[in-house]
Amino acid sequence: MYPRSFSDSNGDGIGDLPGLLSRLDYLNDGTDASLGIDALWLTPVFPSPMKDFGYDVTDYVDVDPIFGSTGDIDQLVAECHRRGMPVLLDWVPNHTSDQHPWFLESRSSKTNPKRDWYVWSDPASDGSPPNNWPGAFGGPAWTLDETTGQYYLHSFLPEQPDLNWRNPDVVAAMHETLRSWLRRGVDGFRLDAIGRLIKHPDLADAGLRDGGDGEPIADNHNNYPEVFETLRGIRRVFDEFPGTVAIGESFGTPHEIREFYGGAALDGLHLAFNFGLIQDERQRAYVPWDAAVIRDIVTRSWEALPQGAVSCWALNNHDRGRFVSRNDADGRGNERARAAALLLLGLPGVAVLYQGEELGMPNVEVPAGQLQDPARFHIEGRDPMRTPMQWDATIGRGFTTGTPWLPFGPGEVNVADEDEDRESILWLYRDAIRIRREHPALYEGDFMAVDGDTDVFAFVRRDGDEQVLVAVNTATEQRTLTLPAGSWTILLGSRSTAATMEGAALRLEGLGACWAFAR
Ligand code: TEU
Ligand code: CA
Repeated sequence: MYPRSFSDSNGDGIGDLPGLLSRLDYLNDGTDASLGIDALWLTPVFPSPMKDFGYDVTDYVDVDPIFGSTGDIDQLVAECHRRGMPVLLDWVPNHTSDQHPWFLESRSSKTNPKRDWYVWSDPASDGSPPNNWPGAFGGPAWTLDETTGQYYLHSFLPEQPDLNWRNPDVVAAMHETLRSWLRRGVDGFRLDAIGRLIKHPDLADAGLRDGGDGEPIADNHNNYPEVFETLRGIRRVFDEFPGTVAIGESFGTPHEIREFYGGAALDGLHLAFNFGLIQDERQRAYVPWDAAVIRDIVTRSWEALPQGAVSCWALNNHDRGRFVSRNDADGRGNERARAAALLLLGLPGVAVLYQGEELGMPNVEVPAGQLQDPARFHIEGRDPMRTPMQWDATIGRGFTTGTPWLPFGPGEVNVADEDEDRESILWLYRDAIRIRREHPALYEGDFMAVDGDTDVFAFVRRDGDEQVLVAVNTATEQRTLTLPAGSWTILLGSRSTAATMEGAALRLEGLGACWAFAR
């Protein structure tokens, strides 16, 4: 959830914690008429100058007044626990805000005790940055600090200086920020940009793309091998609080994702995001809705996953173009989104939804004068995927009584209207989440790919004598799949007409998907 865009309680146009508290029934009220989600992850709500909308933190153990107070977090945790939902906050360990007291001290002089809490380096002999590392948001990853004549490293914006995780004092101070919330009853954290904590010890130049002629590779200091030791240290903090969970925002190859879990020992993070259904391993291009591509990603990821680890899939988040719009070149993005819901919730492991995904929300074109995301100067701006939730079709969309911080999307995509329509994608998500919970095969069963037509990605989930088949046709025309042995019945289709049984065959309409059951 992106709290800034979920629900605004006080009319300032910005979502907040009291707003969220008033909407918990939508997420899970214990009946089949709510989404029935299992756990809640909130992007950062800590005090911040909001240069990167909360990913630039000035105090890790407080709440920004724009969102509410620590008391609101306590209340949220209590209310969510009453509903059986753990609450995860978002920890930003790679960098602080440049306004964080630690950085203000660090930059004040070369001899300040906190100097080494950040990554400082002398200029190259010609005065240019110490190496060729580019920032993830473009421009060099280094900014010269006039006062002391050295450069500081920032993987993201210049207002987000990187902490030096090779300094034990930083490690101790950051671990303590986790304990502070875990002690308070928070159930876990999503760990931001977690593969970046440890940099190359010599700050060596990054390799160049395209065999040496292209741009420096932006993720040169991503997943540096020593970082996985640092993650083990973080895991030990969570181990002090049994039942809590750490989910890494992890980028990389299936093998690197394996390392985030700690490899075979499973002594790293409990969960590591797999963004393979969103973008390629190096985050350069969106993944097409193509069965052969998806089959390859899912099976390679499954094979690389350590024994006993649980995978963690997502189709959307607050950083990436929304699924519907990514797959809408022929105007059929909505049909693909419905099929994708059955894929996501049919895959083994944790499925993470991003608010609005369950409504089939598209990207919203934001007029130039209203753009907010500072990263937009260098990467695909993230405003179009961060526009507010649409609760109804009224002028304030039920989100605010004031002026929303970003404009709204198409009026017809809203909770109230979709709630009225039993065929809506919202109801598809509700049904799928309910059915997934009713079937251990889906919830925690084994995974076996099923061979068939190249345009159909199919697999069986099995638990004991119960089997669920997940089948997704990414072709725009009808396809047929020969069913594995068993007596199958259709559990759920991406549309009521998406799938039909014909003896030992399953017929899927163009862009259709289904779940089928056999014992
Ligand atoms: O995002 C990190 C991230 O996604 C990077 O991979 C980055 O987007 C990419 O390199 C750009 O091409 C996390 C948060 O989710 C994001 O909102 C923050 O802005 C970022 O970290 C910095 O904290
Ligand atoms: Ca507000």
